Amino acid sequence: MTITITAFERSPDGGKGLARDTRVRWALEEVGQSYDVRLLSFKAMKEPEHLALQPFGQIPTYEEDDLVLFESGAIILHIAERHAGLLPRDANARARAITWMFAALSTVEPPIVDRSVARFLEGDRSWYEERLTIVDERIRTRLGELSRYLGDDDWLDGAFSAGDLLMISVLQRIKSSGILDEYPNLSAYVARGEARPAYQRAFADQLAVFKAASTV
Ligand SMILES: N[C@@H](CCC(=O)N[C@@H](CS)C(=O)NCC(=O)O)C(=O)O
Repeated sequence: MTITITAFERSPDGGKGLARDTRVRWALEEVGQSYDVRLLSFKAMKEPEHLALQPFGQIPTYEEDDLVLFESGAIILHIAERHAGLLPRDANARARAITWMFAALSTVEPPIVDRSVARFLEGDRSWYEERLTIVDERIRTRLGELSRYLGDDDWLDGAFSAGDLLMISVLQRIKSSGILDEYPNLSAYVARGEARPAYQRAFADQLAVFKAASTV
């Protein structure tokens, strides 16, 4: 089985590991699956060859023999279903872990992504500061709810799962705003995920790509 994923040739985050190939790398590292990476420029991402794999011209994609997937959540669910280590064996616990994958992507990630969009695309508008305040309140509502749920637990539902992998990947995107620091148990949760050897390898690999691009 040969697995190839796509990633930015030069990630706009400067190698902080926030591009969504990192979460796929992390999942593959957790299950001990080797993979190749095809690097793409922004231009190549919008060309027919890549659009045939990813209709929205984005990364990451995942190719495994003749299977092609896109959407980081779907890719990680596929990896977790085919390899041990990211989903519990018990059917109900497995369903709950998948629920957390959806919660990360459809309940927690949207306001966090909205903040990045506001900063990058609307930062010069007269109403930007007002909009940012509203977006930040929506983020705080979600983080407050998540923080109360997590409490003093290490992971969202028993052992570490793909639900934690996605939730931590989503929360990482808000670290630089300082908002995450308002929720010490969530900061510790993210740090716990980042301390996992599989995450460390995934992070180092994506950083190596960014450094190589920067020396050209
Ligand atoms: N929902 C998609 C989002 C993919 C996405 O937004 N990818 C970003 C990089 S992290 C991208 O390719 N951005 C460039 C673009 O949208 O043109 C997923 O989870 O895979």
